[in-house]
Amino acid sequence: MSKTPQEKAATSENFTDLKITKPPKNSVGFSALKSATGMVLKYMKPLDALKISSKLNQKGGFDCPGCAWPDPDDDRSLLGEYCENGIKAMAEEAQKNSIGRDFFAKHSVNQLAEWSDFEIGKSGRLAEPMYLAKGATHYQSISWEDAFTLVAKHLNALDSPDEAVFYTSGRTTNEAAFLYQLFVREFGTANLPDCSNMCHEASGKALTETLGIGKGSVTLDDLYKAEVVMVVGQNPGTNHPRMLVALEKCKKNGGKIIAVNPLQEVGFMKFTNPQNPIKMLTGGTDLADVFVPVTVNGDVAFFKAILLKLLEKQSEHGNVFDKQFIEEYTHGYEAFISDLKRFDFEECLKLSGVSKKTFDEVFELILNNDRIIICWAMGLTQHENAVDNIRELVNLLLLKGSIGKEGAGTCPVRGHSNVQGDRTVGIWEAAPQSFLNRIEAKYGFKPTAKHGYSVIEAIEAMYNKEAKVFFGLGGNFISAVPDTNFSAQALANCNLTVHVSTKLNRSHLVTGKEALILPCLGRAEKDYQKTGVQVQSVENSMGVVSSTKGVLEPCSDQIISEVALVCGIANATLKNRSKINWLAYKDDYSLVRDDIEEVVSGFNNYNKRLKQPSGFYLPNGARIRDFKTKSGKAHFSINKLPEWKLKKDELVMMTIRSHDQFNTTIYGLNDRYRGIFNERRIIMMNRDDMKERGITEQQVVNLQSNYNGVVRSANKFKAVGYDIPKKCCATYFPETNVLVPLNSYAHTAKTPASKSIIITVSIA
Ligand SMILES: Nc1nc2c(c(=O)[nH]1)N[C@H]1C(S)=C(S)[C@@H](COP(=O)(O)OP(=O)(O)OC[C@H]3O[C@@H](n4cnc5c(=O)[nH]c(N)nc54)[C@H](O)[C@@H]3O)O[C@H]1N2
Ligand SMILES: Nc1nc2c(c(=O)[nH]1)N[C@H]1C(S)=C(S)[C@@H](COP(=O)(O)OP(=O)(O)OC[C@H]3O[C@@H](n4cnc5c(=O)[nH]c(N)nc54)[C@H](O)[C@@H]3O)O[C@H]1N2
Ligand SMILES: [Mo]
Repeated sequence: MSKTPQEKAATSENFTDLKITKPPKNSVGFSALKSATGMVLKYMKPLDALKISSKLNQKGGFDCPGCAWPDPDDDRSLLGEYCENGIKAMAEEAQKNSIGRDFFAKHSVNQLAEWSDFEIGKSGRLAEPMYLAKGATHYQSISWEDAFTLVAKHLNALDSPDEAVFYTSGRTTNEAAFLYQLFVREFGTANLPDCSNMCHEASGKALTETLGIGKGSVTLDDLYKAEVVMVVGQNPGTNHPRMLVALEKCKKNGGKIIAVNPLQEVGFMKFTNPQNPIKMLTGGTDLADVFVPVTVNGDVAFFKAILLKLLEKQSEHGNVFDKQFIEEYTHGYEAFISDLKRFDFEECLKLSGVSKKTFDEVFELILNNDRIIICWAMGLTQHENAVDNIRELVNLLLLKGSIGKEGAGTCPVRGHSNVQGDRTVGIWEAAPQSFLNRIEAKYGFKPTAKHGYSVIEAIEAMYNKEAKVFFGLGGNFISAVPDTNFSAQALANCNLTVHVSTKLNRSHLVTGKEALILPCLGRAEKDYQKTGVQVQSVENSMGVVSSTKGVLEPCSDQIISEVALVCGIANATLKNRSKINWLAYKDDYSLVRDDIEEVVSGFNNYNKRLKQPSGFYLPNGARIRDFKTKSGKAHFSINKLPEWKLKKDELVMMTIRSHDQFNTTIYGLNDRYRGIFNERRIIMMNRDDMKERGITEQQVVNLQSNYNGVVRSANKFKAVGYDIPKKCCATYFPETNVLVPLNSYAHTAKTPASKSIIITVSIA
């Protein structure tokens, strides 16, 4: 019997034998090296491992496909700028196994869907294009030419270009991303949803509105020079390990670090720099000076409490706010202050869940310093009021004049290694008209001005059969998106689903009527084209564009680069109606960069500057107090406290990453820094909440969310008593994405609210 799309989308409910220990006191150090080398030895060829480790994040080397944390401009470590999870990302991409026609002949789609995500990911690299025909049980091989023709046939058969959806995940380089959006716009739609919609979209919205640029304002050097760094809703020990090196440097220079997080993540507590053998022996650095155990979504309340106390001190002493900065550079101060006065300090503090003692420690640091940086990630962006979260922290920076000067500013820490670059070069369903005008001027066709679908809108459109072709350039759509069951149906409703991928994932199993898997080169592999091995480029979290060039031989001679793939599909689809010579780009990627230079501002002398060893910084108005808002000033904003209230039996759940995963790619089953081993189907609960429900340690429970009357269930999780604020709990993504309602998302940004899902927990 064929499985339903929902059955194929479901993660395996089998337990893998949970072991619990006390969370370690120390992060990185020897255990990190051990964990990373273990994975390398198991999954990679030894020579490849050696080549990779010496070139990773080195000047002229290749950019780690892990996170978007920047590399130091000057003094890069001889050992290679790597981290445990960067090495794991590499080992995953450079696996020695590869799969093709024999593998798919042996395993049907239904069978593969029964594997766990861990097993699916470990099957190996995709080695040749594969096709799933209508009604077929197995994928079969297909030539590239036939694959391109099939995509073209489906796209050209649509009643309107808006019936196709073109998703992007943030690993795609600037060159491939630029060509991809150009093809999509020439084809006639702006349906360009991307992983950013589920990630930092709320940051982009809030920052564009308040500071005139949807990116952060600081550089690595600012981090070293800050007096105070607040890290809010982020787990750098796992997700941006190289950030710990920067925080350590900041501390060495006398800076203080405040961690605001419902979980006391180990990465903040004691950090042992793997680049420093002496520290490894002597125990490491305590990173966080103050740990603030805020409740889930208690951040606006916490910031308001700080703002209210600052206002009180300002009224008493008059020298707390940077009045000169406020006068000269900002807009909306009076309205903001008069709104702030409506709130009560005690009530805000209570809502935040933070004790007065901890609050006072934070407040002293904020009061007495003005070189303040606020860093944040998904703990702030994945809530219904996510945009408010970020606007409120901007209010704090503005009052203190902590923006556009050394050691101060905004630092949204981006996820995928080139997610920021992809947006810069045009992966945007709501691109500004000025960008579209430049496309028109350069290429002579008029891109549609109508905004396209974001991720959530794309899912709705596919569900309603208003969109019929899904094309994904990277990523793992079904596992990354919210509301898994609904979304599985949406994909199944399509006529064709296409995935450009390096590795097998669940999205290849939850298909439209026909499906294609198009395998591509990974970042570490040499990209041979007519004019030689190609260099590509990426932009990191701090707006530095740098080159990346593969060092390994491709895992198969049947795979092609993303650039070549996009050119091939564009050529096959648009044929003579195109104004662009698509096939020329794939021979020489410097031609793509020449085009980017003409269309996107900030890329003058792109090809030349890319040769600089550390790359180049893109212009950033907020960094120099040139705020590109409507008024030309930085804007204060007015934000509410979150409105929802929990009923007696309800908890608020955040879905987070374990230490052994990269988004939907599961490296292993351990969450070492949280003391949780060999199991992902767990729920971290406050011990009192467990007691109240009669739930004992490791008892099996079922989870339910009830949103606007729609009940969603995820069954079989083991309860783990954990130090987490009362009424809050945590599970891993993607296992609990079934519980995330599609219609619960950040206002105006549409980021799924996957960090504040209201659930009930019952004994199974
Ligand atoms: N190794 C590895 N690296 C990665 C990734 C990966 O999966 N693995 N993913 C990449 C991507 S795409 C991204 S976006 C980033 C993600 O990086 P993070 O944002 O660090 O990832 P999450 O695990 O989602 O962690 C969110 C953190 O926010 C906290 N949190 C949750 N809710 C709240 C809240 O309401 N308030 C506050 N103050 N804190 C809260 C959680 O306790 C957790 O520590 O990492 C990137 N880097
Ligand atoms: N509940 C919940 N859901 C979430 C989140 C959460 O915190 N909680 N986080 C959200 C966030 S922040 C993000 S960014 C999204 C991530 O969403 P996605 O970016 O869609 O997911 P990934 O797991 O990063 O994608 C992994 C797949 O990308 C492919 N791949 C890897 N490298 C390459 C490459 O170089 N080229 C190509 N073409 N393919 C490649 C591989 O086949 C791999 O299986 O998930 C979001 N979903
Ligand atoms: Mo992300």
